[in-house]
Amino acid sequence: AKKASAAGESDKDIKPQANPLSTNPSEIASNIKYHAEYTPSFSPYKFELKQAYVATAESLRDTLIERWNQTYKHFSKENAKTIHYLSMEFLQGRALLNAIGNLELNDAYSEALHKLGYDLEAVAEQEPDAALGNGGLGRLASCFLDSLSTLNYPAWGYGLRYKYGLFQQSITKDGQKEQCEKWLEMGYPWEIPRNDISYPIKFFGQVAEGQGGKREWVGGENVRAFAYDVPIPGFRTKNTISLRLWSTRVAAEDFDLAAFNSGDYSKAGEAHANAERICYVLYPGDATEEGKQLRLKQQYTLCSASIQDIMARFKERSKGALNWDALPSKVAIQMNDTHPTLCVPELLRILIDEEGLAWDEAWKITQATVAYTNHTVLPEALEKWPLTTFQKLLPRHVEIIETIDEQFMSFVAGNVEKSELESKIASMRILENVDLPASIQSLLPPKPVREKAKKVKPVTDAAIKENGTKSPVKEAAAEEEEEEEEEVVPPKPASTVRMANLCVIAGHKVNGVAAIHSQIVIDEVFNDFYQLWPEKFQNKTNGVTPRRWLKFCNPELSSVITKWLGSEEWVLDTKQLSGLRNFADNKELQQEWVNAKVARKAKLAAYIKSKTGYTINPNALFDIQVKRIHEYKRQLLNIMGVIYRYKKMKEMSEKERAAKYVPRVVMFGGKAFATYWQAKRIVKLITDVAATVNNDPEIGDLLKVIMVPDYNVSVAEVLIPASELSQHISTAGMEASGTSNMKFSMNGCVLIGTLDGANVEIREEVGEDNFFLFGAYAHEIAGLRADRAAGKFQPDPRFEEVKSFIRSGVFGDYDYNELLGSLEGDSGYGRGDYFLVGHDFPAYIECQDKVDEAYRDQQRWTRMSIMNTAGSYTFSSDRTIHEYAKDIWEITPSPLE
Ligand code: B1H
Repeated sequence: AKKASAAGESDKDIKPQANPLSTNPSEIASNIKYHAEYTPSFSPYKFELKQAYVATAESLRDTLIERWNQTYKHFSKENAKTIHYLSMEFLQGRALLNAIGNLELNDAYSEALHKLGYDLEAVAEQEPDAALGNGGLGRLASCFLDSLSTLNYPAWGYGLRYKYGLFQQSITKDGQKEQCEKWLEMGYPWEIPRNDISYPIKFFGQVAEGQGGKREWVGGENVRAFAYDVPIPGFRTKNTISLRLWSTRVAAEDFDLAAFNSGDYSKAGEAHANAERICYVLYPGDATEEGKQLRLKQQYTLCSASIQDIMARFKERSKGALNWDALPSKVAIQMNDTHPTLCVPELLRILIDEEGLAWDEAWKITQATVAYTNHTVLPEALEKWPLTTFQKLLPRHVEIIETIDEQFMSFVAGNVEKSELESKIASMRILENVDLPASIQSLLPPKPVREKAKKVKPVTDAAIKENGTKSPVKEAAAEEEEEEEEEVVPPKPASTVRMANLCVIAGHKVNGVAAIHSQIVIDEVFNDFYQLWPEKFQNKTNGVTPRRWLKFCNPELSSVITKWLGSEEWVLDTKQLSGLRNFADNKELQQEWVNAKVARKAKLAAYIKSKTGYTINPNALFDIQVKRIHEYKRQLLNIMGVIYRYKKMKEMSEKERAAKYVPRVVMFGGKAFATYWQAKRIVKLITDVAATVNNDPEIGDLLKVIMVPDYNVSVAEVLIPASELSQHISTAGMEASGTSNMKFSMNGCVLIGTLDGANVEIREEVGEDNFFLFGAYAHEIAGLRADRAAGKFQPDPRFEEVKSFIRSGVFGDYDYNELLGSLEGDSGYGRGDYFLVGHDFPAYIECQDKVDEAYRDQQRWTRMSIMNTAGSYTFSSDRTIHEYAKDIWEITPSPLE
């Protein structure tokens, strides 16, 4: 990668010299050398590629720190209302080219590095992804920070600094393997450790009654959360905001020196291990009690440290005239899903126990400050924690939650029909399976005669999971017939805290992330709440930053767009992209458009070769599905479609094959949660199919299957610009929004998809002729499942053919019964095809035939591609952030002059 210097200058001629804010290439080069020598995190006499990256990052950091200081000084002076975005995940990806791009120093940095003998792109490749997230929810948070900074809104991001991120994925012949992600091992030049900013975090202990009935949380385990700030530059603005990440350690005063000196090192080290474990990984396994405790500790650490930080800043800005009632006029807090729910009881606790406010006042302030975004309607993803775990770990918070719960129930009593009260309370209250307090019991209509305990076997979550769709109710009824006489008293199901209910009750606004999803939130998931508070509910359709996801990752297409739109204004005003519609049929634009795509396809082909060893045909249709592996996202539908195609190809003559199919490379990328076995089986099937198809000489370039390993943000930046078709094929009603669909469309990729999530809105914008639609609609799903369960479903013979083909062993001898059984009836391996793969399969493969047909007409395809970029104009996170700012946070821009 080291290149000979062109200008005859050798890097020896460049003197190390601190030039923090320079935009002059020679001075930037000197500044890079300065960092290599005087702020080294490696042997100073080495200046290899890795070191060049670190020194380059440090040189940019100088500028970012300067801007960052100015920005927050300015916000502080203006005392502007600020949004605090709390999220367990931020998927930042790489920062180098993003910083250079935002500062518009691309040419200067290329030249500076060239003088030092390096190529900017090769240097940028050295950076590991900051992979502090798992999927769309985390990447959305990062896009939001980019837009907040660019649009000059006063803002902070708050998250956790996971030492090992989620995990690094490798693909072997056995499917997915996980290793720990070591992004911090070589240091992370973008973070600024704020050793002066740390807060105590307490777990366990007891609540004692102090003076005047004051509640005091004492004893327990103490750790400290230390702040690490990552600067987030804006585009065409000096504003630079901060992502503050917390990392937990034991404060020196809590080190057990006596134990250490007595030689009991494990006792002395225990507190450290406990504290540091909190920030090891994102989403640690939570099957065990320990795992649950650890997850709750993580959530509480994020919330407590952030709330303490926010309150400290509010106090500081109040300058002696502290008035907590003014908090909502200065502070907005957004809970990104339910993971940061604990900021509700934490804010209340501090206001009441430490600041001495009365309950009613504290509650009013809290409610006016926090708002909640829902990102999923999957019941298993709506968090519930066992009350016992909560009670042990956060005893004071449980008291507070009990009070919220009780007050909420009496509110419900005043607002619903008496006859419905009991059922409404049961579905809406925060605590589940907990006896009603006497105050609420007394509000219920008296029961005439106490019914005999029903003979229904208790159904636990575990039973449902193990039995799949076997109906526990049916079973219990059958048993009832047999044992007429015997009285069965059902054991009490476990008490839980329903986090989403707490968020809806405490938040002043609740929003979904795409139009169809927000409607499902209102109509189904939180319908009872909607009837109480219709004004709380909103939609905020997701968006993606056009800087990272078009301008920086796809400079080839960006320059074509800029040329045809006449300026680069679209980067800040994506509405202008719709202007491309005017030129969709222009032959000249079409040629330039194709050239840009061809260039990126070549780059992706080289990447695939280097990562998987497979050679792919750069002229084939590049068909991509990248997202977390999940049954509802239906990668299984995709690979079964591939298998069907392969089988038909094998049955045809060479001539027939070439006439029917266009050459295709079907690429998959995504991680399966480490203990989600069904998802891992899908990865295994993809790799098995790849091994067979890719080595079949009869098929050659007509079909290739690739599982791209370790899909992450920087892999997406290579895949998306090269894509021609992308798949967004979830069971309708199950994908809240999706955001990669927006990125693909923006990069001129045509989508095949169901009417789900943001696909619905994308299709409206790009036009139905430019979107391949198939599959059942959301409103049909419940009926189709019921039909399925009633044995009324007749599978398509082509679907059966694919399953038998897999079972015949053509793809190896792995036992796929568990996987295929999920698509079949409800006995044996059968799980009743909950995600309706069988139902949608015929429509899917027929739609894929239409894709081949359309692709044959390259001019038509290019037009479709242009119409996608044009129609993506509304899916910028700038649009989304403006909407949140206006409708939820009530904040206004505050640019540095
Ligand atoms: C989304 C999650 C999520 N929704 C719990 N919910 C998790 C929930 O491990 N956990 O505990 C992890 C992730 N992620 C995604 O959010 C949706 O599925 C997408 O459709 C949506 O685009 C994205 C951003 O809104």
